Amino acid sequence: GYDIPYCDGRQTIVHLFEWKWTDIADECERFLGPAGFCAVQLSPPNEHAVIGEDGFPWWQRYQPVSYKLDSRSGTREQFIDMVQRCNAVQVRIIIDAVVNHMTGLGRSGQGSGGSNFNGDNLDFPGVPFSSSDFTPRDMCPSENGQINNYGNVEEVRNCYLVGLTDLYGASDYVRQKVADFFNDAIDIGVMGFRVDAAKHMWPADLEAIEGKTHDLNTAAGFPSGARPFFYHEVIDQGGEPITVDEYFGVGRTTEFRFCKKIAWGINDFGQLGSIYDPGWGMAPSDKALVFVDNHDNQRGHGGAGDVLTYKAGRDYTMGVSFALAHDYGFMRIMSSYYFDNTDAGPPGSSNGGNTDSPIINGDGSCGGGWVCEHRWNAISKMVGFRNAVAGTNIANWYQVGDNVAFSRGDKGFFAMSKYGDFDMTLQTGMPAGSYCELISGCANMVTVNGDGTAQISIHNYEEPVFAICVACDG
Ligand code: LM2
Ligand code: CA
Repeated sequence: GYDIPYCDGRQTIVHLFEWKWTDIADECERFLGPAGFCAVQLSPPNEHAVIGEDGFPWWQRYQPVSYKLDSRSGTREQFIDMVQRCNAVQVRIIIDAVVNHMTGLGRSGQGSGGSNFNGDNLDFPGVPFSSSDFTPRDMCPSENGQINNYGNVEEVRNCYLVGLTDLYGASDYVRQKVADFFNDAIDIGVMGFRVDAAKHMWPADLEAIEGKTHDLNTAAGFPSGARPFFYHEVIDQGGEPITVDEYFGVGRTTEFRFCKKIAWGINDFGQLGSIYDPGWGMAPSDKALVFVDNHDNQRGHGGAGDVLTYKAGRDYTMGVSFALAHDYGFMRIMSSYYFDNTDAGPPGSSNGGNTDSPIINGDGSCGGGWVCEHRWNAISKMVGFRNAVAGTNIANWYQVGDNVAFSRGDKGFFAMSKYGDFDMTLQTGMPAGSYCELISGCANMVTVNGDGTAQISIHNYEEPVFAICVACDG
């Protein structure tokens, strides 16, 4: 099905937001492969509008001009090289696919790949798309042609999202052009797609497009007959007619309620026990793509809401560590650049639109304006934990006040203490033995007794997290 990532058991995607392809290739080889990441989610790789009058914002990448693989992140040649180098170290590539719409009305000129376009005339010769490829005006029930009322399904899917020219997904020509774009990427060796604005697309149109896609490329190391991995961006916080379950037939869905649940749970550990709440209509584990924050809600876009971001420091470390320890959903980690202005593009880009490479410091952290949450000590270690306990469920749950702990079957044990001050003997569910505590890099050793109990200690304010596991001992 479309909901299976082919990652040899690796369990975590990292979104390297606005990174360049050359830098991603390097990061696969020097960090992501060794750390056990499943895949990188890219920023949209296709040609997009270049919006200098707004300072070359990050969101220019969400205004497609054509499906040429030529973007702020790099050229087609650089894209191919990245896919091959990442695949070679078992790190797969996932595209952010913007196929609900093209550029906004009022935008025209030349895209990042040199194609001309005119949004007002619905003219995108780089594909080519022309006016008959956009949703007919009489299919949109709103007065001004825009999406205003999220209670009206026709309006959400047939009208213009923030002024973005809406593609007519019922057209076989449009479906084929999108499938051609996907197949180009699949043949290069890509594993999957995050479908942007999927809530604004009809599930039947997605089904038709996905039905036209090739199997994954066996020369890139995928099993024969493997279907591409799809997750759909459906912002369902409850209270609207469009719900995530409409999309379960075409892959996974982004579970935005998880962001809110994690933020609330880190604030009040008493709420950590109900992170996955089916009563809220949250997607079941095998359909959910989960994350603590994404590129939109970390900066107040895309519905936003209560979320933890890198700006929350140790609270963020706790939120992501807990999410990685948990058994719910397939996990994506956000990797950001520092920002104050919510429109600002990546480091370097305000000056001419091009992106600076990250600097890798001697201690493994990033510089040059990049946050690199995926390299934070506890977060990167917990990526290894999640791989080691894959396939097990939560057991031996303990939560009292500001402390929480649980096992993953008999394969691992996780604990977190809000103020970094915890000493207690707990049942770990694990086989007797001496284990290396992961977050400390084995500076602390832990003895599990014959009855499964162990003395669990956390004395670290900045990283108040503890993890041991059978298969990650080292
Ligand atoms: C998404 N999910 O459904 C993306 O995750 C989100 O980042 C995208 O919006 C959105 N859908 C469309 O792909 C971003 C950003 C918007 C921005 C659009 C298009 O959040 O603010 O809109 O990309 O670049 C911008 C202007 C907006 C203007 C629009 C059209 O901010 O004021 O609307 O362009 O010109 C008149
Ligand atoms: Ca639409």
